[in-house]
Amino acid sequence: MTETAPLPAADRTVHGACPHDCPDTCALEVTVSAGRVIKVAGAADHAPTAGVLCTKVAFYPERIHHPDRLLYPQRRIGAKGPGARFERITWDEALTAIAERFQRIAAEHGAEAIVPYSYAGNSGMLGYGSMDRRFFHRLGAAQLDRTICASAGAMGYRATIGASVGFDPENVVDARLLILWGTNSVVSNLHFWRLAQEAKRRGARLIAIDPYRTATADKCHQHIALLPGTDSALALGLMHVLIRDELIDRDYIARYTLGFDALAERVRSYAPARVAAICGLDEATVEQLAHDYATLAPAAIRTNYGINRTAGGGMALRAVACLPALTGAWRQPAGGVLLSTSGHYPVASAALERPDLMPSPPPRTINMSTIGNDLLHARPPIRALFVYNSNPVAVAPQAAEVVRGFARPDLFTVVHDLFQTDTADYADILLPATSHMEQLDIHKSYGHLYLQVNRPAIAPLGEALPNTELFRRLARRLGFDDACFADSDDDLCRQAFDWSDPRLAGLSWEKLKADGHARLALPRGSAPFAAGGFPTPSGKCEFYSEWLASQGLDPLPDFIAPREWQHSALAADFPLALITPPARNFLNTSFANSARFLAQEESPEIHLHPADAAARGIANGSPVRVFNRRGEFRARVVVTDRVRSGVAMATSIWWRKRSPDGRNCNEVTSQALTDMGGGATFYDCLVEVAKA
Ligand SMILES: Nc1nc2c(c(=O)[nH]1)N[C@H]1C(S)=C(S)[C@@H](COP(=O)(O)OP(=O)(O)OC[C@H]3O[C@@H](n4cnc5c(=O)[nH]c(N)nc54)[C@H](O)[C@@H]3O)O[C@H]1N2
Ligand SMILES: Nc1nc2c(c(=O)[nH]1)N[C@H]1C(S)=C(S)[C@@H](COP(=O)(O)OP(=O)(O)OC[C@H]3O[C@@H](n4cnc5c(=O)[nH]c(N)nc54)[C@H](O)[C@@H]3O)O[C@H]1N2
Ligand code: SF4
Ligand SMILES: [Mo]
Repeated sequence: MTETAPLPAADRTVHGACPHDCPDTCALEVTVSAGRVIKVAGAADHAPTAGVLCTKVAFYPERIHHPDRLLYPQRRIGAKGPGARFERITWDEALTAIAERFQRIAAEHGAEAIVPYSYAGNSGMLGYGSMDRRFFHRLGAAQLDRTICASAGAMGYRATIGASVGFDPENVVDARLLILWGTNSVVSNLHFWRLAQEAKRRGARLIAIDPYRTATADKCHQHIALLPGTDSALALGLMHVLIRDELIDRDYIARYTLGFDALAERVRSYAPARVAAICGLDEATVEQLAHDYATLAPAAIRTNYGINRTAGGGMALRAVACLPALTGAWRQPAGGVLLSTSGHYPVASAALERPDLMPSPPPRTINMSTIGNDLLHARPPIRALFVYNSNPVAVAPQAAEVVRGFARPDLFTVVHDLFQTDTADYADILLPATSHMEQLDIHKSYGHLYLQVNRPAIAPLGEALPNTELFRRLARRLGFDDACFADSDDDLCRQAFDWSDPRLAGLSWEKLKADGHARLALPRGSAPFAAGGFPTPSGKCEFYSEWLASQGLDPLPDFIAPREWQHSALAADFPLALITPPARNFLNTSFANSARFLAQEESPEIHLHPADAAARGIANGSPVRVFNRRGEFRARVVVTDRVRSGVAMATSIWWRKRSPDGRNCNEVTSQALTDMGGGATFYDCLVEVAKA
């Protein structure tokens, strides 16, 4: 050190919020020393976080200061695809290249030939959708239907309950029955699991409903291993028993629900024997679950998006969401159902995203879950794609089509990310993104009821830019002079919510900034729908939905069979139903480029039942091909009775280029869509497995 070098600044701690697409949205204490993040801890004073982080984020300094971080703009100089090479350019050159190409495409083909592609790689309000939306609206680019995760379940749930709202997760400690329905909390919702354990200590019975015996199921009193995609049948069977045996709350039903008689008629045909056959369960299991559900009160159902990834994903959430209104479980603070808390926040999305900037008539909409097909077949063709907050080449279904689409030589692709992902290998222009520790943001959550500020802890690394600043600069380059393009990040945070809403009583952006986090002003320990007041059109829990009927959909809950295994011709060649849920050490594809977490996960695995492995002559640990007509990927077999015979499980989502054969499980998944919301059907997928 020379005499003139400044002394390292003293360590300081900055309040942050975890931006990953995880229901927990933890509050972070970020310790900075000499401009580097040296430690990340969970905030102790934030109730949902309670001082604890998952392993992924506890090691965050490694991600922030990873040698592979993209630090400056680049232009591709070789072929598109794996092994692509890039050369450094300036921001000025990058913005000029994008602006010129977009202007040319807009002039020759119309701006809707340009498609933004983003999801929740950054879940902050600003990072997820703010200046970017304004930019694409003003440009007149195609709209993107963001369906890859939650749209089916959200729509089915909305039809019943009215919005993504439910019981307050903090109340669940007082439940006497907790059903974890299609959610692996230990892996995907760790901080809810802490509350579930407390409920268990206080005497609650825990039941996991999951085709796979997960780490969560291991710790529950009972595991009900239904076949994938049969949840709505099980829920209809439970309703059948509840009504048949008069285990229902007639008073609650009369006051606060709509369409009971029609529902009762519908579920008459879902007797336990039929339901047991559909779900692959014993009749007694269905009967017992219904009786437990009706008699152990308070009864809470925590569900999540694991059950919305098959053909009937919308109906699955719609049917499950009917249950607590039948038994009156909503009367108690620790009763009811919870899919997501996101609908509790008064988001000012029109102010933040400015859809009014769109031309009229509005541009076409592209569904992100069929990006493979769209890139190959959309008419008029897609000429340019701008990818940020997402890694579609690895995460979108039917990857062979996605790759063929991205490889089109005439397609102009921009990718903005922190790392050179599988998608980045197809970029014409590759741009460096800041991490959340280098930017300001404001966060809601889909797993708790707190608002948080994320303060920048360090200066942007290299020439990296936050999403907001990138689109602010691009707007300027394209001559968009609307005042909203001059809004600062601070302005955007203030615009993100309706601060006059009673749920934000006593709060302002200034106060939140000072305090770090705050709970929504919802009464603690209360039961939100004890006296109805559902945010549906009727204000009641809607067993019958006019809203669905008006869209040509079935107004009543029903069972919609998985598309693939009801298809007997397909099942003859590809007899295994494959599900590909998240790995503990990855968050979608994030962290799946970290040596630490790759070492933990070892290699792509496929879990097979001993009978299925033996029938194929496959030993534990052996390499196999997993395939169907769409494609194949390689994995190592784990022979285990955690899966039932006929079902296979492969954890996701590996980077293709970090996988043994350069492909991942999305080679075999399908672009078919769900019954509602145009969602992806990742877990509606038949495969065969053979020795490699
Ligand atoms: N087979 C199978 N496929 C699946 C799933 C499955 O269960 N099985 N799950 C599906 C689900 S639920 C989802 S949500 C999707 C998720 O798919 P993605 O949204 O693609 O996944 P992520 O890994 O969360 O984020 C993608 C990228 O965002 C980048 N990123 C993070 N912060 C920023 C930022 O501030 N700016 C920019 N520009 N980039 C940033 C990250 O570095 C990362 O590369 O995958 C789906 N695909
Ligand atoms: N560690 C980690 N945490 C994550 C993520 C991650 O990648 N890694 N991803 C985040 C994202 S984007 C999301 S959307 C959430 C998802 O969070 P969740 O929806 O809670 O779930 P998953 O862990 O995907 O779990 C789904 C569970 O559903 C089971 N399942 C699969 N098909 C069916 C079915 O048809 N019926 C039933 N009953 N169960 C089924 C799977 O075996 C799995 O155990 O998790 C978030 N949290
Ligand atoms: S990934 Fe989820 S559990 Fe981990 S720190 Fe972020 S919000 Fe918390
Ligand atoms: Mo997701």
